[in-house]
Amino acid sequence: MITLHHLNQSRSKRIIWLLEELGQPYHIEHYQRNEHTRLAPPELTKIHPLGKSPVIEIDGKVLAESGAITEYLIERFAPERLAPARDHQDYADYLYWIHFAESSAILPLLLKLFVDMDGAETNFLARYADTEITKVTGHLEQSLAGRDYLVADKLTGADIMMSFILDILANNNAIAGYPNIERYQQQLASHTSYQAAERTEAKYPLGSRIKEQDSQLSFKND
Ligand SMILES: N[C@@H](CCC(=O)N[C@@H](CS)C(=O)NCC(=O)O)C(=O)O
Repeated sequence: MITLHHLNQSRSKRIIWLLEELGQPYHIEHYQRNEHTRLAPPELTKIHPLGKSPVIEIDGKVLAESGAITEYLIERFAPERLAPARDHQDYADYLYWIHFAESSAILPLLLKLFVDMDGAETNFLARYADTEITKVTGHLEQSLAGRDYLVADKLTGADIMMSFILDILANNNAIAGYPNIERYQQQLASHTSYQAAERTEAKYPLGSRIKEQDSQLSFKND
């Protein structure tokens, strides 16, 4: 049985979706964010030194990082179904989108969130984040032209990783005006496993949020 150490409203949602799609039995250990700082509770550091989520335990092995977890679980349980063949050129794109989701795509979104939470004037960061977010959405929009999925004409781990980026963009009303991204979001949401993950995640709501009423942004996730 796989254990998922899940922090409410976090990247861990990717792994709930993946586990649902894999059909693997799993158990959720739930951790609640501090309602003021939004940080994880210290108990999570007993599982992994950084105290962040997601973390899984499988066969006595502890694994953190949503990208590593995604690659590992797919390689182990559904390498042919949820990834392109290793010797196909789509495999490079598959790896690209998995890593893009947790590097170039998420960085400006987090910067924007943190600037907003801080509520302070910035010299550089806020504009930098906006510019980079526009690049990310533009790149995604172009890449999805004429496609239902990012790679290989089927659902893969790349889509599962990028779904969390879509969540953040959607929560910031940053998808309107990008028809390919909107269509892609609907395509992902049409999967039964996605809907099951949404229902599971909804069981772990966030408490009151820092500065919510002051914020122009309304980030649900970070
Ligand atoms: N790169 C890591 C990031 C993990 C991470 O920062 N998780 C956030 C939730 S989305 C977290 O645990 N935040 C709480 C904290 O830092 O205390 C991954 O992809 O899993």
